Amino acid sequence: MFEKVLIANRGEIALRIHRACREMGIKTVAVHSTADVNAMNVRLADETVCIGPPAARDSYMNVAAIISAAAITGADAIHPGLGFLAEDADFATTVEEHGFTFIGPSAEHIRLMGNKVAAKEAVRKLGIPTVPGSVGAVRDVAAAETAARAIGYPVLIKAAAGGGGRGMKVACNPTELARMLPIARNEAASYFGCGDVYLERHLERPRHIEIQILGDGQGGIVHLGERDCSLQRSHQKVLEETPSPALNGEERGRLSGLAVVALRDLGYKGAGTLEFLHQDGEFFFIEMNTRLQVEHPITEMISGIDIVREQIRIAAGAPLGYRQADISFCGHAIECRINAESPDTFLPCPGRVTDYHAPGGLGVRVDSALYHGYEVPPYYDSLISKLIVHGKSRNECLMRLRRALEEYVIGGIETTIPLHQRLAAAGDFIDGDYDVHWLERFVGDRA
Ligand code: MV4
Repeated sequence: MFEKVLIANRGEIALRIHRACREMGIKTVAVHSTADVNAMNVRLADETVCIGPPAARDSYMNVAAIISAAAITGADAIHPGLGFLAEDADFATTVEEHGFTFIGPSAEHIRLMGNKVAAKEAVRKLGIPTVPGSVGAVRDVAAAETAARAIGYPVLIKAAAGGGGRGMKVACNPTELARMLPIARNEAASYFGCGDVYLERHLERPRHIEIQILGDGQGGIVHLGERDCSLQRSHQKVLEETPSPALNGEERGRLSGLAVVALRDLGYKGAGTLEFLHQDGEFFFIEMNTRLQVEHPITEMISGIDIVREQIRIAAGAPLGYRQADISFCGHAIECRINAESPDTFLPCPGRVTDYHAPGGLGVRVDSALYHGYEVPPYYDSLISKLIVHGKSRNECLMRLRRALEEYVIGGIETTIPLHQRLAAAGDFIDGDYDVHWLERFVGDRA
């Protein structure tokens, strides 16, 4: 097992990884920008190294500074967390070339899943259903029109190097397709450095359901159930829950069966998430994430498995040590992402936290690096806390969620707690009756 792990991230996720290391008896190195000198994860780490100025590209994305920090402190392994360098295959390779272990999947699997066209083709060959679409990227307008005629309108234009929804465009007929294709290619080239785009049939009211996988790269592979992440705004997840209220037992078994078989064939090592769209009883793979995800705690709450601990054990070469039949799922869990943002305009609202009281009690978990007097810096993602609640049933979980949101005090800055309070009282949400567009209407109706 590793003696010392360098955590190449910040905020609540850096603290989350620190906690797993501590419980495993592993020493931690926190790297941080000059803006994060007073961060909670930095205070708690065994060693700290300042790796640059506030701008992420000069600090949390600065590969040379991170590798140097690992060398100076004698770390054995680097955990990239999420965002920043977590899905950068070249970073994973560089880490290993310098003699450190990258806590994550192989660079080859990161690279494969980073290209959405290649990923879709790879999983389709492994027997997973994908959204009907173009076979690979479309070269020109003529090829796109031919593909679209076979797929059927409306079609969605997506960037091969994209993901997360940026740069997607709907075309309802050949004229729109001809007009939008060059725009989509230019945008893809400037956003992602690769102009390749592909087409899919546009599903009009899907749910976003993803499944958590752990593989040890030695033949051991298990799933940890699904998460329903349909409640999003501007392609940002707002609230996630597990199990999905939209699935019946047969659908749940079908989804997990597909995912486990495919990733076993791939020889996948590490934690991974397969994302699907679910509509009219059918699942369609859209993307795979080769990293820890923000919403991993809800899976931990119902499975009792510490996903970060498993990532570290797998990276150290340990086999999983348990089988699917050894895992049982208990109850229901919900996560609210609390952002330093106006709950009405969603504009970022950094600043000093002048009052802080986190909720507690049975079934309540708060993953946050906030403390009384902390100054939320303006340079990074506005996620400042995750409130996770667990209950024996979905109803118990909802009652507990309302109670915990009522207790949570974050003073001095605006947060999205009031949005979550409104959401937790909304009839459609209580009924589990929502698709990926529901939240946009819910927040839009008030503005
Ligand atoms: C789609 C879709 C409808 N049809 N693909 C957006 C994020 C990216 N990961 C995939 N996305 C979508 N892909 C087809 N063929 C609708 C969306 C979508 C969406 C998906 C998940 C969660 C929220 C969403 C919000 C708008 C659109």
